Amino acid sequence: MKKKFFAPSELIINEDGSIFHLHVKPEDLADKVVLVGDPGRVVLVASHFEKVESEASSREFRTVTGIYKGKRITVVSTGIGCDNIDIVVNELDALANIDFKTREEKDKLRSLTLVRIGTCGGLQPNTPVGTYIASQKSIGFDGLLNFYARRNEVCDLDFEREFKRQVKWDNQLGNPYVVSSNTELIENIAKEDMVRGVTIACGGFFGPQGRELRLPLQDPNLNEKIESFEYKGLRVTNFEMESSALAGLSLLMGHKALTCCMVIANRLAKEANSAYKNTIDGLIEKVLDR
Ligand code: R1P
Ligand code: URA
Repeated sequence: MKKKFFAPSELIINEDGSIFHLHVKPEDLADKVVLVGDPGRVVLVASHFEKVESEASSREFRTVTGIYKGKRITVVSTGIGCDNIDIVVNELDALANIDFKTREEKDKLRSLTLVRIGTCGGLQPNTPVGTYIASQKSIGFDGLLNFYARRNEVCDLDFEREFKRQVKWDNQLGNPYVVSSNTELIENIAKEDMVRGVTIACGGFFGPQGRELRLPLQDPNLNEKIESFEYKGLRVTNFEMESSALAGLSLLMGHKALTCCMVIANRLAKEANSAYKNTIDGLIEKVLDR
């Protein structure tokens, strides 16, 4: 079978042989990848490495590959939002599965393990500020996966239908998609000290998460309906902005993915911790160890 060729406009490679946005070269990518939103968090994760092998930085994408307790790990910042996850996950996959010399897909799939360590807003009484939540499922309000073929093969269509029914979803808001994280990663990483939850990934921090500052919301009651939604014993636990795109793209590409977040704001209790940068290291250490 003729191999698919990726033209320079589709797979952009920099003059030094690195991928367009991340500025990372194929040989600098480990099989285990930690994704964080904040470039500053990359420094925090890498401070646990006993050895640093390579570093790259471009825009909001900062990358360090190193060794942690004998394991080779790459940590990369994605910035904020699912649009950046589309860039980062596609570029990581290209680094792993496309030959940069021939611009053809490699014969054998190299499957990556992608774990996001993020922050989120808690939505339930059992998710106060400081809680660690591992996303068993993600509901994507961001629409990203709808642009890819085979979307329906990896999404939980019954869950989607039931979610839309219970919250009286207005189709003007787009088409939410429901994806699952990798079960082996959940078993290995989400022990008794993490809540296993359902995360909604939103295409914004304010309106899409029901935060009303000066602009009124299209549906001011949506958060209340989300908080009381229940399906097969599962409830929505938290809001963030990347987990659905990460889980969805990984399912389509053959990678293993999970998102673990620390709650920094509880929307029910109306409390927040803006000094979380001092405390997220606890979650980082747990994920690196596991
Ligand atoms: C919003 O403040 C950002 O914080 C959360 C959201 O998903 C969004 O990216 O995650 P990070 O702390 O990983 O960036
Ligand atoms: N990140 C989010 O996306 N929402 C929150 O409420 C807190 C962190």
